[in-house]
Amino acid sequence: MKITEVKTILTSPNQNYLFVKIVTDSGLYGVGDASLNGREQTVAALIDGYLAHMLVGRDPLQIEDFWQLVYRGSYWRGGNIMMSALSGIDMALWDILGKVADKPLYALLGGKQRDKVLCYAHVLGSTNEEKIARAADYVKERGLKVIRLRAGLPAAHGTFGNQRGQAGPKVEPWNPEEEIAGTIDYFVKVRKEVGDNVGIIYDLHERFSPEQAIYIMRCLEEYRPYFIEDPVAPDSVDSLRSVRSKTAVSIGFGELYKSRWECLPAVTERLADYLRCDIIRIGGITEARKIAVLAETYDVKMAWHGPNDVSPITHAVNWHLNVSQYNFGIQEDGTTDGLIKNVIFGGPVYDNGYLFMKDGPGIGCDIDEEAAAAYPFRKAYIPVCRQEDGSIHTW
Ligand code: GCO
Ligand code: MG
Repeated sequence: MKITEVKTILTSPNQNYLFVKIVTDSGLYGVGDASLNGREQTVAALIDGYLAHMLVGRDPLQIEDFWQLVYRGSYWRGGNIMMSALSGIDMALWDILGKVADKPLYALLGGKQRDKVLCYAHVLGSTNEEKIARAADYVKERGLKVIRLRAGLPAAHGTFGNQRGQAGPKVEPWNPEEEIAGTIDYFVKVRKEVGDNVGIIYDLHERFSPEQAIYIMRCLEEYRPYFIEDPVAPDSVDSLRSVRSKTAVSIGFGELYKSRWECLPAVTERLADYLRCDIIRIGGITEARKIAVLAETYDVKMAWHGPNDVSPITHAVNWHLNVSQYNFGIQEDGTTDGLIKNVIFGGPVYDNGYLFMKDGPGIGCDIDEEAAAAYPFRKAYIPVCRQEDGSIHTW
């Protein structure tokens, strides 16, 4: 079997996505998700101008070899653009393998160890007050066992504030010092609303300094967060070490990691309880298998990143990993009922706190290319945060 064509599909139903479709001379094809919020066209250019040429004529089942060829063979390894491109391609190749074997992806990964996947959903609303008021009903109506809150940025709306058709990134004010008290208060109020039996994940989204994060986390210890997500940015491992050594709450970390090697300190020093890598950033399924095994070795659980800015294809891959890997922790359920459902078919379905998926070959998703073309790409930017003195702060 040989690859005959590699297509990139940029589309913008409810937001921008980049898909990869790899076609073979057998008639079988595979689909993957290479979406990188705010950088989709650059990833597409790398695939179209470079990686597609390396794929055409190859055996699609030589998946590991292609991964190594791109990662190590190209000398200029890694980075968000390269890894997103490689991940989308890697998913499409595994999808082809599943179709050849006529088995779902989880079967290729060793088979199911669980039938359903515990997940958490974001409490939505335009203000914290609104979210506090509806948290309990939201949990009850949906049967959620775990919810997720995010600290700060009251001005953010839409897809994490990401608006299409703007000339440049929107600037949002963020003054961490002023937000500490409100950040603690928000969590405490939601805890009181939902009671003690609902897990609450709190995404600090790297919005505070290490010492501010430590203070917030210590104040929240008695309110039992399920885990605190991204208390600090990944750039300095020492910051994470410092937070870990001075706090007693569980930590979820890793959505910005771009390789297995970046994960090492968090795993081998157990600086995090939940490793939250994004399969589109760390190299797709081929790499996700290795990362999960590494984490299993150190008793670290997986909580794959699953925001709503990745497509149902990625949510489906997360699901296959979750049912087949031993050290499953929990899954972020950012699946959306938005217009993306007109473009991508298949993917996990939510029911009463868990995600389920129908059996089918490969990843179990397909693309309607005509529908995708009906939603043309529109440039969008992740907003930037500026502090009162005008300086940039991590968004
Ligand atoms: C999460 C993430 C997202 C990111 C988004 C950026 O935990 O779901 O923090 O909310 O902000 O993926 O594009
Ligand atoms: Mg996050």
